[in-house]
Amino acid sequence: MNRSSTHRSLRSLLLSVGAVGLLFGLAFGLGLAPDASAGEAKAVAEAAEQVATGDVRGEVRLRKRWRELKDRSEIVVYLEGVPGDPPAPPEAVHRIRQHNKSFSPKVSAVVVGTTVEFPNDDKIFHNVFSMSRSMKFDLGLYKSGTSKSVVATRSGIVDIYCNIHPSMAAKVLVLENKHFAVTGEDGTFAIEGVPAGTYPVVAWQANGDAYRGEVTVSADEVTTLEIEMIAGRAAHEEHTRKDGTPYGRYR
Ligand SMILES: [Cu+2]
Repeated sequence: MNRSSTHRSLRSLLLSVGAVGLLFGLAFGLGLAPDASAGEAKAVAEAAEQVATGDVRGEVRLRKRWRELKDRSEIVVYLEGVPGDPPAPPEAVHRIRQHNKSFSPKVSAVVVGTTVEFPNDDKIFHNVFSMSRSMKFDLGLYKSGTSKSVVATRSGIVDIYCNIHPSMAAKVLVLENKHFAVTGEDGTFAIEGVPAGTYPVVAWQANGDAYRGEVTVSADEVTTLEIEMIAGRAAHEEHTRKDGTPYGRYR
């Protein structure tokens, strides 16, 4: 048995039994680590104390009728019910810029507890608000070069608008844990460092139905996932101003 396979078997033994003190007795008693120095044994024991994790990688394929779409960006793939994750640390900040009368990014995801900042990088005033159930806020009117922010305190979909410009719209998906990824144009995604286990997996698009499935993550392994979705209508969503009245004719 070479050294690395000795380590591997010791490590899996450590993982399967779990109690480090007991394991040391076992490991030495069984003669599995006769050549491991105290330092090496300590490193192995520390690795066993950490949660065993694996990665989830894959690709989202997007169809519209029978046509495969080339652009498969802005789809949020996330895992539900992953244990052991604290909410986002207080310093976690996500920026949604206001530029050329539009929000950027238009679709994004954050973990509960993240501060979402809305810098106004236009020469004109904007008025950022949301009437979404999980997050209602009104940042008021503010000028070029200034910024306001809000903390995402509850999970859910947050629709963000400007009270002056009807074409300005952004969606933020607030999630319970950090195990998510947003696809690029090629539809690929990677969710790394997921504690081993079986979890519901969701692929969410801003316009259209979400995909729901299940994924099993194994320690030190990459699970691949191919997700097929039907693209929804990318039509401009009708919405009112914050007081419920329609937008005027000015653009
Ligand atoms: Cu605006």
